[in-house]
Amino acid sequence: MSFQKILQGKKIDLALFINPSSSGHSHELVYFCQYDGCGALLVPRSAKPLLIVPKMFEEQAQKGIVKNIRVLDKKKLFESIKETIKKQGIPARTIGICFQTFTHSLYTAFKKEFRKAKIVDITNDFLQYRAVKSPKEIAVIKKGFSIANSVFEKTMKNFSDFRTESDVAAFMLYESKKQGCEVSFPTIIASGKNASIPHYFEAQSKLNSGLCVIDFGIRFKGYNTDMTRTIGIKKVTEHERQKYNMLLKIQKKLIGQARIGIKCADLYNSCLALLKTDAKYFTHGLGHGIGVQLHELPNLSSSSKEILKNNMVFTIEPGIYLPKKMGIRIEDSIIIQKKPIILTKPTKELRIL
Ligand SMILES: [Mn+2]
Repeated sequence: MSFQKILQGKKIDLALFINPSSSGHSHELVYFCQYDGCGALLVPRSAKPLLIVPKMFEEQAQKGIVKNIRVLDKKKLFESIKETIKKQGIPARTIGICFQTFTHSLYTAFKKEFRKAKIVDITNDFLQYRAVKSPKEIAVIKKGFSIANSVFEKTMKNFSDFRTESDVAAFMLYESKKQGCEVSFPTIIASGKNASIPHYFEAQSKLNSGLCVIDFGIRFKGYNTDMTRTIGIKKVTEHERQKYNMLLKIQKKLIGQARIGIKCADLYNSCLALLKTDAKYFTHGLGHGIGVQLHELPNLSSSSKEILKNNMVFTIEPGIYLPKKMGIRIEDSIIIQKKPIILTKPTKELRIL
């Protein structure tokens, strides 16, 4: 794997990724192994990666793509890792770990066994490496979005059956599960004035008439999707429709501006400029990369250092939130190539249901 080139460049002997809990989730193991159980992945600078798992996870791990698997004996995790490293003759003077996911207690246990090793944070290297997707990943991502699109359309078709915001969220969860997917985050159904809270969580509230924000994502084969549509329930005012169409025009324009070589911060600033006086109601980033994590690089914000590269996958999601009145967000996920490919297919023309 070419991730090893990064280790070579930084003179890191070994990268170590861990999912210490049998009920936990590690996007790192998912990324490298297509395995989401407990265990430790050792990526040496030049030798084959090695996965160490508890006995109860052996069969599950064998279904992944890293076939070099050792079963953990009864010893503590880091003792076993140390022993394996010794036996295999893997150099481990400098070890790279992700500070973002290595908890303090995990680090303390780790340092007990690796007192002399030099520890390097590789969080950012790993994030940057993952920002550009491979053709294989793109195929999985496209399939995930085609499922998400179909669940969304089915929800629109059945909308007259729903009485509460929770009804809508439950239907989307059920339809996703039926297709073998988890939701990436609790679906946001924010109707009427509830939509002024960007990450509103529904609580069996009746569906209010007016604008309704639906933010929905699923996880397919470890990869997340993300999409937001704002629809109208029963009737919308002229003011709401006008704000919606204004935001839609801006969102389309920004997608058009997304090109290889563009600075992410410039795209964000362009959004602020287009929103004019409504920019004060835009309270979050313009978008984020998506992959094995729902939010990863590139980050479309004012402080972003990233430049758009071929085969990055990310969202463009301008929104405006008028406190205690209403909210609108329109979010597409796109792959950046010569031209941006839009993965989220449901219509952006304002639907009234
Ligand atoms: Mn998003």
